[in-house]
Amino acid sequence: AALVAREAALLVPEYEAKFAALQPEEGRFDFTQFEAIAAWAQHFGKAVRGHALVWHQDLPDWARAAIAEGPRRARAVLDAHYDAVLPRMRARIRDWDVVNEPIANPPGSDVPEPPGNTGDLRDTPWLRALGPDYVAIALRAARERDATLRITLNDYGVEADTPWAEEKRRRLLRLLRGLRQRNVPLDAVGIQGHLQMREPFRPEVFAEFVRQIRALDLQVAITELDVRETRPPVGDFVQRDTAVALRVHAFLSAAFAGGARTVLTWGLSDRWSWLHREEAVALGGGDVHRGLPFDWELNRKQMWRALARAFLGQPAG
Ligand code: 9MR
Repeated sequence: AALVAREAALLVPEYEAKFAALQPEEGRFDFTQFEAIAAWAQHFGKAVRGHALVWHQDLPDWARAAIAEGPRRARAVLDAHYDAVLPRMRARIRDWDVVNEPIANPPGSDVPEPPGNTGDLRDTPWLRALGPDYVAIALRAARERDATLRITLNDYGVEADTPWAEEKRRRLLRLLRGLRQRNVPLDAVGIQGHLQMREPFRPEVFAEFVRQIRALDLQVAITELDVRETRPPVGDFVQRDTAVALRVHAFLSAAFAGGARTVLTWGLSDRWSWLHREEAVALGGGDVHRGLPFDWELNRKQMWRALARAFLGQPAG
């Protein structure tokens, strides 16, 4: 807590504002954890983002079943959730990830789309019930309830210099342009920034992508920055931390050059990171990803300095 108080200006709950956390049973809402975070943040003068209203994960079974009943019921589930959450948190949360991870993963992914899905949008309960218009429906419904909310659409896998990421960037841009053409309310795009050392990165390519989003008059935030190392990681801690820091510096400098203005890391310390909690992502063999600014013992690593230097517009150094 002391580290967060010292290091962060903007917080986001990693789980506590997700659908299943807020509405575990239909009509029974639980704001205890979310409001505890909001109160702590307020005490220390920190802003809080909301994450996430419409997502395919962390839907409780009841909601999955209800949404699957069809468009009317799905719409009612969405409206009831928004009605409970948005007005209640309105004074404290001015920025929500309203739609999270809508873009379908291109072929060749760890988590492939079902073969039937050939569109830009991921196959989700919301898509199945409401059709491709579900994104616009979700964004409009947020604006109807809060005229000044910063409405954000958040996604991952668009950072690397790979054909896969290039295709995901194309899909996201197509979605954004379509929403713009139809005047659907949207203020910002969240680029999660779960970077992977095994993937190539080219600053010009990424900066240009951020520019293309900005050209649609949308803000860009980096919302979940962390780094997965190669499996197995190469070198000693100093070498590994140098490589991670260089990647982070290159990534953030490109993001800023393109016009991104907000950065959140997905945690502060390697100790409390999904990167070692989630088996498919963890390094295993006793190794832990060193992909956040502080190590297991809460010591600053080179990544901290890389963040600072990127914020200040300084070279990696
Ligand atoms: O880091 C989060 C992990 O603790 C949760 O178990 C998981 C499911 O709720 O979500 C993780 O956060 C994800 C975020 O909500 C969306 N982008 C990807 C993040 C990492 O999986």
